[in-house]
Amino acid sequence: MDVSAYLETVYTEVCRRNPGEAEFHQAAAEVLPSLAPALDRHPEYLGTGIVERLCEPERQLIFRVPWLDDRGDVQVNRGFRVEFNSALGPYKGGLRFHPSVNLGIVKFLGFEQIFKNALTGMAIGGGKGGADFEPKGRSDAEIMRFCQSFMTELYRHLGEHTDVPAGDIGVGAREIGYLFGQYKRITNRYESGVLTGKPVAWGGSHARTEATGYGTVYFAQEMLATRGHDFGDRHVVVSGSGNVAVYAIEKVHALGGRVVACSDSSGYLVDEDGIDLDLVKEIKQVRRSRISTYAEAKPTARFSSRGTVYDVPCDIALPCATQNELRHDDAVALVKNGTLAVAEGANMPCTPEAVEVFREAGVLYGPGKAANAGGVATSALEMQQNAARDSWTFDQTESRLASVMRTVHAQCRVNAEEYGGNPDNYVLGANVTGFLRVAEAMAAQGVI
Ligand code: NDP
Ligand code: 2IT
Repeated sequence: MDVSAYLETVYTEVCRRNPGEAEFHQAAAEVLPSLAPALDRHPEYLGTGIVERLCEPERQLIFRVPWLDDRGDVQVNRGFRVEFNSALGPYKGGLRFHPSVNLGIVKFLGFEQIFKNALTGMAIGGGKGGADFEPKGRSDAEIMRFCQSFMTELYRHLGEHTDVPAGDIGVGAREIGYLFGQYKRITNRYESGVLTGKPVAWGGSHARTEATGYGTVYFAQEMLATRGHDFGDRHVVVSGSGNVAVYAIEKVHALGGRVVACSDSSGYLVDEDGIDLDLVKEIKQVRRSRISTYAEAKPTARFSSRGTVYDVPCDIALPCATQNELRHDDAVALVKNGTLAVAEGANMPCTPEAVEVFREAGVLYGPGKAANAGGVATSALEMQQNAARDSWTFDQTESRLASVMRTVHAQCRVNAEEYGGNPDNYVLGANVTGFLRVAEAMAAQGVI
């Protein structure tokens, strides 16, 4: 059988039965061709529809989320949870609250999550959810009522052994608190392990807040080390200024690098002295304001709403905002400025055209499902602590995170070399490693 032609027909079928879901098609187009060398070595996975089943979620939930705003008006949003694959463990993946959320975006994120979670080596399946809700400008009381309404429908599908959501864009500790409270109230169970990303004071894990950003920097550090480089005195550009971006910046600074630019959805900020992270945290986490206000507080910094953060010269770029934010022209600008490495803190931030530019130029490129796996890995550590009714120290948890990232990186390289001959092909390495783990479990569990 011509495996590449077979994978092409699976991709065509994914596009046909999920019309208009551009991001899901894009994620499938990235993964499917890279499975060819794995299937060549494992023809036993061809006859059992493993690849077809991997592309079809086990369950897709879409529900109405009605809530009352502060003026007493009824607002109606749409909630989603795509329970994609449970071969390796309960569905696991974040919830995103952003006006752009639709079924195709949740599906792309859930599909990526299957491979990412498998890569961590932990017992977690893949899922993702969210709502087309805009949290910006909403009061705490409105956020609470929205979260309560969202959970009033979703709770029946969750459970520590069934489906375990966490945060993503627009969902942090505040939202997890309101969601957990409503789950507890409806079920009358203090089921700590049903959500991760909880505050440390009541069942959360140390280092979970920091984990995605820190993990992305650890992954980049490993990539750089393969060429004899490190973060010392390097100029770094980070997109976004949310959870992942903030802790990526913190770890780069701890390793001696200098983050000279970051951004939010309204533009980007350049501070050649190095981004003042306390100020960013105050603006984004406490005031929930715009990154542009940084330049008002610190006149040596410059804010721009034209161009992109990738126009700023850097040695290392860490896209940590959202999908398809780093495009062909951004990649060309990075290459022109001599960028050595790009590690994705966000999910699918680089377009396929941008990735191709990096590949041709020999820029080290760490795809999100490997580079940002530290977040969900630490969620799995949180589940482990909850199950044992235990709580580890920050250092203990962070060293587990660091070790997971080293292992993920090493496995990507080993399989990239083994299945494609080039250890720098992290895309191939990540997809093949994740696939082989899930496929083995799916094959053993029968056609379900
Ligand atoms: P946050 O909501 O904390 O921050 C998101 C940041 O990205 C904000 O600065 C936001 O700007 C910016 N942003 C969002 N959408 C856009 C857009 N359309 N254009 C430009 N900027 C945008 O989310 P997280 O930091 O948690 O998530 C960031 C990325 O990391 C996402 O891709 C997510 O899927 C991924 N990720 C998150 C993990 C986690 O543990 N939280 C784990 C693994 C991956 P503004 O403030 O203006 O909205
Ligand atoms: O994309 C991701 O990996 C996340 N948003 C984190 C998922 C999780 O369950 O911690």
